[in-house]
Amino acid sequence: MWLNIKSFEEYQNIYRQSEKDRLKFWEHEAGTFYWRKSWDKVHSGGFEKGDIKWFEGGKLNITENALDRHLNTIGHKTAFIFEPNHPDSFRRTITYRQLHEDVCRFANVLESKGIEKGDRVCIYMAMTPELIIAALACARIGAVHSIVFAGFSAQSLAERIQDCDAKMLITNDGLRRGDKHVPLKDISDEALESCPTVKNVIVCQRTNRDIDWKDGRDEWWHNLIRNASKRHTAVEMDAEDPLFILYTSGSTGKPKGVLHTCGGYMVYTSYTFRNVFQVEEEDVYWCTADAGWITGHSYIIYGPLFNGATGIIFEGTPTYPDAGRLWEVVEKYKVTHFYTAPTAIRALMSYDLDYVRKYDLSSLKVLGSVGEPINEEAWHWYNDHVGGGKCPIVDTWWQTETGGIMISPLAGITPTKPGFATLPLPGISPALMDENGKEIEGNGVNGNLCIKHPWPGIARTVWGDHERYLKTYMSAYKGHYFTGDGCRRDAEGYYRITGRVDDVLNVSGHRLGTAEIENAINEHPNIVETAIVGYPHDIKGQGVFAFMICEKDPKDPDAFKKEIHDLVTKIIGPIAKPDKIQIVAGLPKTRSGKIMRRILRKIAADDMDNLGDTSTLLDPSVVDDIVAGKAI
Ligand code: 7RM
Repeated sequence: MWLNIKSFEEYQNIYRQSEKDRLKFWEHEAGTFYWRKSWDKVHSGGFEKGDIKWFEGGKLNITENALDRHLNTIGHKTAFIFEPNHPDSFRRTITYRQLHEDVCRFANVLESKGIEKGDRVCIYMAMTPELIIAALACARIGAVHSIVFAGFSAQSLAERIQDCDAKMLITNDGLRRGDKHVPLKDISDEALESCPTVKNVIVCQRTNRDIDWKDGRDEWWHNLIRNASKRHTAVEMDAEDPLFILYTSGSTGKPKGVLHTCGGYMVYTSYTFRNVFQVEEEDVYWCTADAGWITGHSYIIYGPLFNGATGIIFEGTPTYPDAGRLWEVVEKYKVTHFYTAPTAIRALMSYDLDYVRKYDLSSLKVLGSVGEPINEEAWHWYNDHVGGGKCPIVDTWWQTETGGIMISPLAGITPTKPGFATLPLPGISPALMDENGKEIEGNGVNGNLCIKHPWPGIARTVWGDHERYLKTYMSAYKGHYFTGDGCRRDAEGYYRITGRVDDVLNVSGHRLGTAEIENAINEHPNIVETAIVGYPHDIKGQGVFAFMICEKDPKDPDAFKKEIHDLVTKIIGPIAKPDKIQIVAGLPKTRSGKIMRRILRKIAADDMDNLGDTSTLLDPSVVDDIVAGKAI
């Protein structure tokens, strides 16, 4: 039987049991799935060598667990409701049976194009059912999907395709998000100029705009599926075979291709979805994330499908056509579970309350939050005005690398506190560490958040760079997984994530590396050097502040700022544009040449009173100059 915790006492008991015998706990959970052959070994490897394996020797196909397994019981049930960008556009529902057929059809298409087990396929698409069908079809034939968020630039897309040598790209002619149009095919064409490994491009029609066409390479989705069979025998995978790569920003260099494997990811996303959200038979679950992020992978696609839930695929934005859109959709489909990011809540809080009050939100039972710390004001607004004071809020802490939720309340079960991710899920053992690498015991303490033991959902490597995987996650605290987050454990033992302690920004819930943005800006001919820091931003959580040294003072600051914006948009995407820029004569550097970001962060936050010790700087006077200067 699936573990389905129903009371706080049960949570506490199961947590204790899982600590006593972790392997038994996970083995029990894995036993609830359909395996073609059971595993030889529950778990091996560890953080020391980064050779973590779960359910090795087990044979399965993850789509048989997401789809085939449900056909006889809930084949007629709605798997997805598709809500398009414009409220008047064509909407549709897809049952489990239809989704199964669509996935089989497209799996046949992929195979007919020569895609084989282990090949990488890049997906760069609008948030439509076809994106999900494409991903599941890859999983069905054993190809590794790499979904790239459709807000990334041609250069970012090319970098991701090149890094994993993708053989195929699946995209749309274009997409509409709010009132913006994004020419996905044009962007893809530009990216593919530097991607010789891509032999085929499948284009799914969405906007019907004119696009260029490369005969022999490009083919329409609708033409390819027309004659494809709706039957397909899933390819047998080993539990440890790769399932997908998802690129995420780190504190240095280019984005990392985080790799997840079939068996462990399946067990972990399914278990966490079920117990955190407590979705029941007739419920309608809506996660507003884009499938281009890990939240979309784990809690739009995989977790809900394993559990036979009904989910919403939303193509639009919270403020289009107006700031009532999310609530209109909640009312229309009688959404029971609503999962979003604090940045969306903060953005909507700035509008008139009538946008919320206009709609009947009485169907809601559970609210979720993910991606960044939720500030108390946003928590209360969400609780009072969206949840009507009667819906538990699950503040779910996790990462691309963890595969699924790690620290979170169980909806309606764990007593919550605003701003707290509360308690670890059974099977997860957090540890707070001090600067000397020692674990901080007891309550009422702060430290760097680590995890003590491998869990099935942990990423297995960084694609093509296992050294970087070891260095980033396994080396700061020997024998532990390091999350990069700071954390408080309060007097009651409740966890509150305080934010990143490394050079990673969290802008509107999106992870951005400071180095990535700096490298982009440094491409400008007039820039000598750039230092990026985050600063508190009312809506985005963190804003991007760029300090830069110019060769010549720009004549027209506004035009210069626009040039920087255009450059960052071109190289990374619009989400990374600096909100503020300040031209400086020098940057605060240590004698070894390291930029002291701590000081820049304080200046950017307008917190000049206590800049700390500047005596170790090569030239302390640069700090006074920066404080005296002004941002544009
Ligand atoms: C799911 C996701 C991961 C980083 C993580 C944190 C921050 C995520 C919360 C949170 C406070 C939360 N994956 N973060 N959830 N901080 N409370 N509930 O966002 O890889 O894109 O980002 O996001 O800093 O390390 S992610």
